Amino acid sequence: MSMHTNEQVIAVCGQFAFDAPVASIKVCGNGHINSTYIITTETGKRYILQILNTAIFKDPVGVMNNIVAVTEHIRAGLIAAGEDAERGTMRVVYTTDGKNGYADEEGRFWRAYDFVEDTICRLTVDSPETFARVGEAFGDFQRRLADFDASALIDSIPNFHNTKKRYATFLASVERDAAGRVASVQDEIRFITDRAEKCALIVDALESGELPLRVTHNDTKLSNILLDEVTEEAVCIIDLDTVMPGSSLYDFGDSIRSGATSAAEDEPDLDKVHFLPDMFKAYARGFIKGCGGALTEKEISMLPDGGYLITLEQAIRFLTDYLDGDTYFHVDYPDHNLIRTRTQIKLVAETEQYMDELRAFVADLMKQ
Ligand code: GN1
Ligand code: MG
Repeated sequence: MSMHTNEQVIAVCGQFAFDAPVASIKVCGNGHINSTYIITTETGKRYILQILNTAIFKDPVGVMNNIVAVTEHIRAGLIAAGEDAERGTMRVVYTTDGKNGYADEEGRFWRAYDFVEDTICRLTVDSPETFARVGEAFGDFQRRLADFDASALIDSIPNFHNTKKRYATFLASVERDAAGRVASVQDEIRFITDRAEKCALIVDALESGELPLRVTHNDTKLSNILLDEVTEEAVCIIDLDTVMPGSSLYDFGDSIRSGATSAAEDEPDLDKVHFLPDMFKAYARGFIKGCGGALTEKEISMLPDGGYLITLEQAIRFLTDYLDGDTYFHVDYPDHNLIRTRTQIKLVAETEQYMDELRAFVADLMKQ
């Protein structure tokens, strides 16, 4: 993670239209992709300042245009409905010359947001009620974007949730063995290759038109939603870098992957890692409600597949990065991506045991 001196960050802050000079800077270490700072100005107002990872997001201005368009659409909807437009969606802070980000001399791309106060973000939740509210909020996000013109968006990362392509990339990394790690992860590789044919499930259904293409968030992990620090109500969905056309199952699935589990994504003790069917059920109820009746029967029937497949895809992505020598996700120690792979594999294996129960559950929901 490239971090800067305080002087460098203060100089960058000078490019943005903050309300006052900078009083303090704090590093914020949650995301796997971008580097983040919390800036407090002399008035006490706080901002998020981030370096967008341009190795991953090749068109940063395009990403910011997506985010501005989507947040303004959502904000207009909140205002029209008399809801909390202050905290209910992110607000991009422009540069002093009116741009939605700042490219420094070294080619790094910086962008800023208002900090959403009085909220927390969680890596795990243990209350089904809270998780149901998260589901409702992500469903609601999708509903609010149902009338948004998808052709106004660029694909910030093409084929982001194309699980078939992810699998092909994984096989190429096994073949290449760039970091010399293939021999040591034979079990993990086999777990994935045994499930090769599953990877086509959502992609093929989108292609055939059985599943509708929607505007989706695509990175709905639990830590990408801010909860009110007192009530734990969902307040604001963040990390909109990957908002683009996709499947509702991607959004549903990534929340299940990260939230219907008893442990953090990088828990080294696998005995602590379990798939939690009751959390799946709570989230499914919330999500369907939040989508406001927009989900088709096919989508609802495939919700269990969404959770299953996005978890499998994440195992594939973590293992691919491990085999490539950790070039994509930030890692804190050498085997971090392997530890992450193993938690995802454990969740996939346990989810398989519950598939019939989950399918019966969503079939019942459809009848209600
Ligand atoms: C990354 O940016 P962050 O940390 O919210 C990744 C997601 C993964 C997630 C795994 C652009 O999300 O796709 O699911 O890590 N984002 C990108 O924790 O690749
Ligand atoms: Mg992200």
